[in-house]
Amino acid sequence: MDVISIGEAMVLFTPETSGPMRYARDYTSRIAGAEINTLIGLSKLGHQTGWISRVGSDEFGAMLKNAVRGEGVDVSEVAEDDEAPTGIFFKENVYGDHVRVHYYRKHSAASFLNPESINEDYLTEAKVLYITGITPALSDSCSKAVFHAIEKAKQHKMTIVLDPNIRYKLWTEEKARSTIIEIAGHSDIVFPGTSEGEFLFGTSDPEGIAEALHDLGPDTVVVKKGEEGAYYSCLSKKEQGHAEGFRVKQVIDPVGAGDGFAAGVVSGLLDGLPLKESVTRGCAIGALVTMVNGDIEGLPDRKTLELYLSTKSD
Ligand code: CKP
Ligand code: MG
Repeated sequence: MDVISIGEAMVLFTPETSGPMRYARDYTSRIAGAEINTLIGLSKLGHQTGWISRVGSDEFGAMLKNAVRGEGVDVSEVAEDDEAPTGIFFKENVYGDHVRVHYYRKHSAASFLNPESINEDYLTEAKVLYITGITPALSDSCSKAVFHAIEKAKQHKMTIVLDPNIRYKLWTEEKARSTIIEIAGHSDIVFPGTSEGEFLFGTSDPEGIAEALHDLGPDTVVVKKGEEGAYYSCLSKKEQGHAEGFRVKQVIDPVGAGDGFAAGVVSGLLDGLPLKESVTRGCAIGALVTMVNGDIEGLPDRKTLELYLSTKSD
């Protein structure tokens, strides 16, 4: 296994019409969830990935497991819960590309993940543990599961990668800040956005954010600047710089871009590419994801990625 992640996937409903959802009548259903988005992105590029989770033993749980398995991610460590249901959420396209997300995930099956959900042998055979700030926000037991996995990953010298993915709807600002900072302190690589840097450290300056994170421990920090690209900094390799972003003519759906970005950077590093090239791969995948409706549908396979990188146009 190359990469393992722990987190909740949900069935995503998107109205067929834009505008307030009170007027929506028809919806399309898809699958989503930050951790599976990244795992699927990696899997499409040929990396071996595994997902640790819980779904309800209901139709939506079956849909998620089938779909994630179908994308090549191992689901053997996804438990089924006879009582709690699979979480769902809605993406409301209020106007233009302004999207609002509505969760129906409280007390979902995944929110009952706990340290016992982590099969240590399964986890520690992988090279990378990929964590986002969403899982610890779901419940106390989810937070404990994340810290337990981190402890085991460290014992086995796995690389720990964190995308803060701060979701203000899921926890208080204080809890979010202290928990993300604690996880960052255990991580090797962190992918904050500039607004997450502002929230965590009071600065949106990419170099300032990277410095604040390096002080906590991580050797590599990549600060996402949306369409403008990303700033990267690796202490041990003494590499710092800026990777150009990709201009997208029309953003169809911005949600999931960060997860695609993470898949690209991690994929590049697994392939042994220099950090700058890995970050460029991340930027390319982030851009590709925004051009397609849905979180996972725009994630490219190798051929599509190479084609996009070679033409650098949309
Ligand atoms: O930061 P991103 O837009 O890349 O993340 C999107 C995902 O897991 C989306 O799939 C949604 O379900 C979530 O983040 C979430 O829980 O907010
Ligand atoms: Mg994100």
